[in-house]
Amino acid sequence: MISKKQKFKTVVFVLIFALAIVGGVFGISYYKGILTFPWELTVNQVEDTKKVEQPEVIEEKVEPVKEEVKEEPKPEVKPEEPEEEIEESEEVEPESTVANTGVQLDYYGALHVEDGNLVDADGEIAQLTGVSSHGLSWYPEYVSAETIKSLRENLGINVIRLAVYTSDYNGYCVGGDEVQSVIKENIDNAVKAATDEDMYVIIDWHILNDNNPNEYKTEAIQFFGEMVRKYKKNENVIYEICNEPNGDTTWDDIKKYAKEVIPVIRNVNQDALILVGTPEWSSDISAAVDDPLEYDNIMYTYHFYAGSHKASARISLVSALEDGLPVFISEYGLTAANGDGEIDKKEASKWQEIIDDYQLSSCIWNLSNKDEGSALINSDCDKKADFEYEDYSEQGQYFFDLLKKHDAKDKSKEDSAKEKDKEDTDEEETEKESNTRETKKK
Ligand code: IDC
Repeated sequence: MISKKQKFKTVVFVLIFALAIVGGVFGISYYKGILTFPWELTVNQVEDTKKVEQPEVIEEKVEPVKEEVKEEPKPEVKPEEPEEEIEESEEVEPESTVANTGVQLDYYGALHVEDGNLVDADGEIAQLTGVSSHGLSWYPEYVSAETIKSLRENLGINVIRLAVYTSDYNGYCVGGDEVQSVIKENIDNAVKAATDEDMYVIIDWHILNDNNPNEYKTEAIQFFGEMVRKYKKNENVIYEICNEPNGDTTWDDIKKYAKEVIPVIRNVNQDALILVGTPEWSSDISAAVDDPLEYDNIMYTYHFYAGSHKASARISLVSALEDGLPVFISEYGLTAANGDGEIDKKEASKWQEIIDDYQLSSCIWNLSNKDEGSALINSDCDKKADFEYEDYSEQGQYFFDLLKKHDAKDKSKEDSAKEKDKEDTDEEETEKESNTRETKKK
């Protein structure tokens, strides 16, 4: 049996042993530096420990927040920048705005002459309004596809006349083979461009200093034969066989010439529209009224220059129109007849009244930037297309404004027609209503 004394000794021994082990472990740890007793720390060390611990936590939490705050505004700014750029480029464009009349004159398809008027297949009046080129040998750059497209899009005209001078410098009949082939190439490009743009194109045999069309009749026959074979399928090509007979040339001379040239064209294209010049620079049309040519689809040309031709000239034109003569104003200018100087607006508006009243077709002289009053483009403008309003000469601006007004007139016509239609429909409806009421009563 174990006595109480022995038990007590054993417990004390175990406790002392346990304490020795714990003390040993602390001692070794202390010795190795793993353990630091609190009373060994200085005040600074205690604070440092706190600092070291705190920043680790605070920095980790605060920094990402700061970064987020910095980064967020960036994406907000970036999308705004391109928007500003787009706005800027949109603002730049209008500065170089091409002048546009807002007009697109009609293309009527095949044309013919009926009761003194130029009409379409349904017999409705066809009015062609456009420009004449200058001499193709001198200003061919204005009959390029680019220019013709721009004239159609921005001026809205539906016809261009190609002036093929016969006897002037580098004219078709005096310039040799090389000149002829260059002129024909220019005509071909212009006809193709006009066709692409739904425009009419007049091939004008531009006699002038040769006075009498019979002078180069053989060449004319050869030329028109070649042209009509090339363009027999083009219903938009119009043949003007002699620009301005003048000097001693009589209507009989012109008729003689016409009777030889017209059949050359008609043998290939029976329906072609043909324009014939008249004596006195195409201003004396009374003889044609008395003694017209016996062909269909012929129109007689009348030319005027507002600065030179006035009331008496207008009287003779109106008289021929009233007599039912089919007249085409294939060339006119607003300057004096020499093609230079200022434009005569007062006379111009009187001439324009006749053009409007009789719905005449017309081409204004001339599409070039030559330093002369009748050139439509300013002489200091080198552009060949997309003209701005300031690029046009005084006469060019007058013509531009005229086309623009034309559009306004058409719109007001449309509006009044619409109003009339509405009135008619209202009346019809009222009538219908009262009829229905009447029937119900019965
Ligand atoms: C003029 C041109 C001019 C050119 C001259 C050549 O404007 O630049 O030097 O021809 O002779 C016409 C003629 C037309 C004339 C125009 C102006 O059809 O060829 O152009 N005009 O004089 N008839 C009446 C006036």
